[in-house]
This record gives sequence, structure tokens and C-alpha cells, in this order.
Amino acid sequence: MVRQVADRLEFLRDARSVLRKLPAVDPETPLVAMAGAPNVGKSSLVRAISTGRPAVREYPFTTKSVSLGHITARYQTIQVLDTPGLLDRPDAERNNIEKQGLAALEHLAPAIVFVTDASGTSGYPLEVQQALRAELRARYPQAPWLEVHGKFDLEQEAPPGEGALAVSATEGTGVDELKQAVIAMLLPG
Ligand SMILES: Nc1nc2c(ncn2[C@@H]2O[C@H](COP(=O)(O)OP(=O)(O)OP(=O)(O)O)[C@@H](O)[C@H]2O)c(=O)[nH]1
Ligand SMILES: [Mg+2]
Repeated sequence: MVRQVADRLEFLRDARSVLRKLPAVDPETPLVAMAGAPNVGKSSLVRAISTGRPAVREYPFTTKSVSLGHITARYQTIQVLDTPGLLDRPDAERNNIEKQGLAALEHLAPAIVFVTDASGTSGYPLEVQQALRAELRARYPQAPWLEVHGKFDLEQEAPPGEGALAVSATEGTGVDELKQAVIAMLLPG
């Protein structure tokens, strides 16, 4: 019998080793996810506003799986989820790294901080990032949403959109405002 279901047992063994590496998200604690195209500075912002310490590198798809940091405010905790970069393309063409990010948005239903990089250094044009933003907004219309315009120490191709927070993770400008905006969004009152 064991031999008959051997391939399924093997799948379960593989699944266990993958699942073991995922962070334990507490469903009772407020959750916000940093989302956006690859290389726009999501992980840098997670590091800047939370206890999370995801790797930061100058190339896309540095973040290959979700990870968690925390913010403590008013004696309460907020979970901050770093997610892999997403490209503006149909799901069928998305790679497994992107799919993990989408699965997190889908199943954990976090509030979303969407990061746009209009400095031209991410490698992903503004139009691509804007199309991705429109897709995510349409896909998760219920998600509390915060718009961030990153790498603001660099020259920008476009001004921050209305209501967007201009921030620089490297120089620290706007980082406190971002943290306070996240707290206000998740711990109202
Ligand atoms: N000048 C400047 N560079 C930044 C800023 N934030 C991030 N970077 C740089 O942009 C690159 C990508 O940063 P990450 O934080 O790894 O970006 P990411 O969106 O997490 O990237 P992926 O995980 O690959 O999707 C790194 O070289 C960072 O040093 C910023 O505010 N200003
Ligand atoms: Mg990253």
C-alpha cells in the first residue's frame, strides 16, 4: 500500500520542507503586505519600518519568498509581510516566485502598501508598474491600500500621484510618515 501511494507521500514530504520555511502569520493580528514590481525597494522599506530583516540587493527577484517583520504601536502588534516582486502579466506566465506573493495576498488578505519606483533604477518602466497597480487594485478591491512612491532621493520620472507618500529608504525621508500611516490604517482610533 505504501508503495502504491509513494509519489503522494513524497509530495507531502516536499511540501513539509517548503511550508516549514514560511513565516507563521497570526490570523488574529493586523497584517500589511509590501507589494510592487521587482527591485523597487519593497524589502528596504520593510527593514525601515519594521523588525523584518529581508535581504536587499540591486537586482530583481532578490526576495524569493514571503517573510515577516513586526511594528509595535500602542501596545499592539502589526505584522509586516515582505513579498516577492510581481510583473504585469497573466497568471499563467507568472513564475513560482511571483505566485507565492500572489498566494499570500489572496489567502492572507492583508492591507497593501503598493510601492512605485519612478527613478528608473528598478528596471521596470513606470507604465508596467502602473498596470500592475491597477491589476492588484481590481483583484483586491476590499484591501486597505496605501500608495508609496519610493527612492525619492533619486531623480524622478513622475511626481508622486495624489495621496502617495514620497519616501526614501536609504535616506530615511518619509519613513516615519509611512510607518505612522501604516499604523493609522491598521489600528484605527
Ligand atoms: N537610491 C535608493 N535606492 C534604493 C532605495 N530603496 C531601495 N534602493 C535600492 O534598490 C535596490 C532594490 O532594493 P530592494 O529593497 O531589494 O527591492 P525589492 O523591491 O525588495 O526587490 P525584489 O525583492 O528583488 O523584488 C537595492 O539596490 C537598494 O539598495 C531608496 O530609497 N533610494
Ligand atoms: Mg525584496
